[in-house]
Amino acid sequence: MKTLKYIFAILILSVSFVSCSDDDENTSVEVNPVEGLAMIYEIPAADHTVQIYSEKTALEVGYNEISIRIKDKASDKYVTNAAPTWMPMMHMETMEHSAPHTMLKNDEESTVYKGYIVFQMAGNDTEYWEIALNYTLNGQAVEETLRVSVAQPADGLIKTQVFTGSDNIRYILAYVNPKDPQVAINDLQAVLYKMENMMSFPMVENYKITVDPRMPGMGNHSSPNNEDMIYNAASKTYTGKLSLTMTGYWKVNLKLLNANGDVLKGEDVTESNPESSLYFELEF
Ligand SMILES: [Cu+2]
Repeated sequence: MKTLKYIFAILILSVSFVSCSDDDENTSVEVNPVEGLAMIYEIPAADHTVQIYSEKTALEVGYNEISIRIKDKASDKYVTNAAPTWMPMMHMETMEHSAPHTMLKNDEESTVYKGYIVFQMAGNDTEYWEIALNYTLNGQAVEETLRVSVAQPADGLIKTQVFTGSDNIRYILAYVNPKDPQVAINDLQAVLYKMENMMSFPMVENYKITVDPRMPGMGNHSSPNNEDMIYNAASKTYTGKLSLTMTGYWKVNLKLLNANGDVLKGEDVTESNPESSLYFELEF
């Protein structure tokens, strides 16, 4: 029995020794800058790989925060000077179009290029999305095109609205936060773009989005202390307050107003009109 214990102790020691020496070789015991993100695509190349990360395990219609890392195989290091740019493109049966997206920036983590894309529609059997990536690696310009699948959100709730305003302009409004709604006054955040043409989607600034959350399953009651979303120049998003007084299904009725206060889309909720044509859906 004693011998067995002795052997066991040696085994444990050797295992921990092996893992220790492993750690030492990797040296970087820093915090993983893509911790908690899912690697959804990896593009292999002869001398490097491109890794694409998202908070969710797949790309969905709506707002998708995306992180990109490029690993140089020769140095086994993530590149910090790749200066990548990207262009999402949907190949439809009769046309092609892009989607609202930010630039990729690595100012938070030098090895992680971060941005977001608002996919305004899902792919299907014959129509699909591609992301074209351009970057430099060891002084060479590189282009990669990645075919990605974009599905409707798994929960079936509407959080992205593509519509024509009363000004005849096409708009795309996408929900950003809260990702994890609480029975509380939540920080509400959304992004608003207009469609100038198939390839150009400028951000819309200084409009206003009114907020009226209701529970259709409970007499369409509302909640107190909501705040309309206004444009925040620092975050380049629309921010307001969303008051949720209980768990369940909420329809967040919205109205979009331009800088003159003209209503471009959406209606007030009244006795005779239970919902706005512009809304987000939540269930928690
Ligand atoms: Cu499309």
